[in-house]
Amino acid sequence: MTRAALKARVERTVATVRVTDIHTHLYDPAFGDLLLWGIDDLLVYHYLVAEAFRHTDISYDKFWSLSKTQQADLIWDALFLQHSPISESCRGVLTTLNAFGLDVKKRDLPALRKWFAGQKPGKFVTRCMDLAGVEQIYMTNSPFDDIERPVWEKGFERDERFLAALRIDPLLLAWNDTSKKLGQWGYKVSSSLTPKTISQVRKFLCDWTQKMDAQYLMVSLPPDFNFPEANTCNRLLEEAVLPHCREFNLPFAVMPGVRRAVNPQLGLAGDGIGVSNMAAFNHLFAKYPENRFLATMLSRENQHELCVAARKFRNLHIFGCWWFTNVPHLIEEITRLRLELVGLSITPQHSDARVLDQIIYKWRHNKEIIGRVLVEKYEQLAATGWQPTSAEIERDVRDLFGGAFKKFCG
Ligand code: HDL
Ligand code: ZN
Repeated sequence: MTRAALKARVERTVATVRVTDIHTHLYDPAFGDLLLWGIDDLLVYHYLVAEAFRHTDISYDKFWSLSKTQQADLIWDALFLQHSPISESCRGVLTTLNAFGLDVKKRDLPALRKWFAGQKPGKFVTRCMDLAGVEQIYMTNSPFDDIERPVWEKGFERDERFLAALRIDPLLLAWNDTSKKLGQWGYKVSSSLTPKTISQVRKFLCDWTQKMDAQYLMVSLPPDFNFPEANTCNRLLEEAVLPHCREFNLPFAVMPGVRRAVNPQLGLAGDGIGVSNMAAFNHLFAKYPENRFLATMLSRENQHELCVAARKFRNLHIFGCWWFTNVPHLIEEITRLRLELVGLSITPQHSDARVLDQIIYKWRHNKEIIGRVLVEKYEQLAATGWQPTSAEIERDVRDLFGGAFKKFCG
């Protein structure tokens, strides 16, 4: 295969591979309004809220009192009209609008709103997934969400394209409040972690794993998470969560590095970042070889040691350029590092989409970058005389966009 043919082959394979999106904040359409979509939700995405506040002196309270349309108007004006929309979050909105065939150069927000108003939610899900090349979406599902929980309790017919992941941050990070909630839900727990309480926490995990058909459990952790260390989080982790994951043969996803509410007035946009203590996770992965761990870390500074950890522990699968690392410069840096240091047993990206339409831009941007790195890697391979075949390239690319994750999940 000539260099040009190889490049074209890799680019086409990446462009056409069907994606499994292993972490999002999207919902099965059965959850109704919890599934966000359309131009106003795209514009009030918390990434854009944070950026817009830098260009306005409106008070936080005044902004939050505005309607979604008024918030979107303010963000459109600040980030698209008063300044060129070059940040990744702004560019993403335009990539998505362009993919729908909408003419963004007119900068006509009312016309855009009119087009979205004509879309039918049901068909729109399929349209977005087709434009994004996404065939499966993993949700983030929390029994602690007062809007989401009743929908699960009532039951609904699943859209098989949407899979569940059981999110347990409040269990591990806010036990005092959470133990009261579990008590209200009929679990016989006390605030102290007695054997009875631990067994009831496991019953809670069992009930919700089954109710959701959860494919993995997940938690985000603050940068100062430490292990081993005698604390409630670690006792719940070792005595309830990890045994539960072993019993149900489910991976446990750890997402370290988020410092919640560094600016509480920004709401969802107010979370910050910190460098995590990788030694804690090395101890965790080493102590529980029977558990399978997924991990993505929020800090750029943790990425190299996370790759080294993946080399040490085959029960660790690293994934995604999460949140503040989800920008082209770092996606390229981190993907290159992972391919060079770990190889193909990784999942380079997830979308973390909160608005359905975002999967279109997130995956177009991701594939452009990951494709570019892969072309270089296969060219370097060919330069040794090893000719990667089209079938081998297709196999590798399928692995990177969901296949390796599924093999790891067993
Ligand atoms: O904790 C998480 O899963 C994060 O992804 C947060 O939801 C964050 O607000 C986010 O959407 N990041 O992309
Ligand atoms: Zn997320």
